[in-house]
Amino acid sequence: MLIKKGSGIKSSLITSQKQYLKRRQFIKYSLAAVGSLVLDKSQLFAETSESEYAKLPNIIPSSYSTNDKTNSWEHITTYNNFYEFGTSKEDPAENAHSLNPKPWKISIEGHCKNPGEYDVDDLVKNNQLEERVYRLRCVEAWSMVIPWVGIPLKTVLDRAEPTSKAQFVEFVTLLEPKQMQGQNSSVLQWPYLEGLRMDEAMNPLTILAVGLYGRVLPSQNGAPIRLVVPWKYGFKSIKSIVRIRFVEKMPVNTWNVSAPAEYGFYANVNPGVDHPRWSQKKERRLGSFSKKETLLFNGYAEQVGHMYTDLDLKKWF
Ligand SMILES: Nc1nc2c(c(=O)[nH]1)N[C@H]1C(S)=C(S)[C@@H](COP(=O)(O)O)O[C@H]1N2
Ligand SMILES: [Mo]
Repeated sequence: MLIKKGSGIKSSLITSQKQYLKRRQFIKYSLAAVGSLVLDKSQLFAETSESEYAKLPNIIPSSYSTNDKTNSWEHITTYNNFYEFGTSKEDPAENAHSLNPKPWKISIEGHCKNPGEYDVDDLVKNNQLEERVYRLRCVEAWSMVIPWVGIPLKTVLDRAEPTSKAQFVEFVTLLEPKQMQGQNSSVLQWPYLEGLRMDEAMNPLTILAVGLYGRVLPSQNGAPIRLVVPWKYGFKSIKSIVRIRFVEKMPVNTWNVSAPAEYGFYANVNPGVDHPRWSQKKERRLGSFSKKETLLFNGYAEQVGHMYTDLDLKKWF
């Protein structure tokens, strides 16, 4: 995610992926050169290896998965946008250890007959977990392929029995500056908020993710539970959710409040509608230096296109 120039954010925010990887590599090589006597690489980058995360039980593969080559655990867990932990891509991996994702309750409320509070551990135990390998396309024009573990959002929403007044769903991230140091800065309005139209929330592609690569979610990726909406720009995938609310009116979303001309409510991936400051026609897949054509709805047009046949996608970007 980028912010308008002049908003007082350090330029590292707009470090390109290439520069970022070069810098990391440079540090790694310099470290190798000094013989790594004092620090080890993982201390320096707060890189937590995959094996430190608990395996999730009983995961079945999903027919919605893409065959694209997945990004590595390292890429997925060290190149993140999570402004609650800083504005640079490497900040969340370094800072998110201050989050305490266990125990964690998520409440489902608003226009529904059966509101409730769920413990995330119970959600994980009581639902069939699926592996969903999805492309994630960030609005900044980079992309990744991530093997999420999750449950369809619809499964959870249906149990709440939403009423006919429920036209949209609002999502809220934890507000806890003691655990999320970035919330002491006013770089965004806190808590981070997102929203979906009811049919988007109920679409079978939309999941609540609780893991990746078969293991519990690292905090920098939104532990313990985050949204994944693969046909929309990455910023719709709100992390560390504490509340889901059925509402009548289109909810506020944080990036739209921050820069309404740049980030809309729908945020459907669309190569035909440029961001005001850059093209959305192509993307750079993290880990490869060549560019790919960006596909309408991030390649999921067949599954989701029907929801937007009556919508002017230029107006409702
Ligand atoms: N609460 C919260 N959720 C968030 C963000 C954030 O800053 N705060 N960043 C978003 C953006 S811009 C992207 S691209 C994705 C990145 O998810 P990942 O780090 O798991 O790849 O998270 C989204 N969810
Ligand atoms: Mo993003």
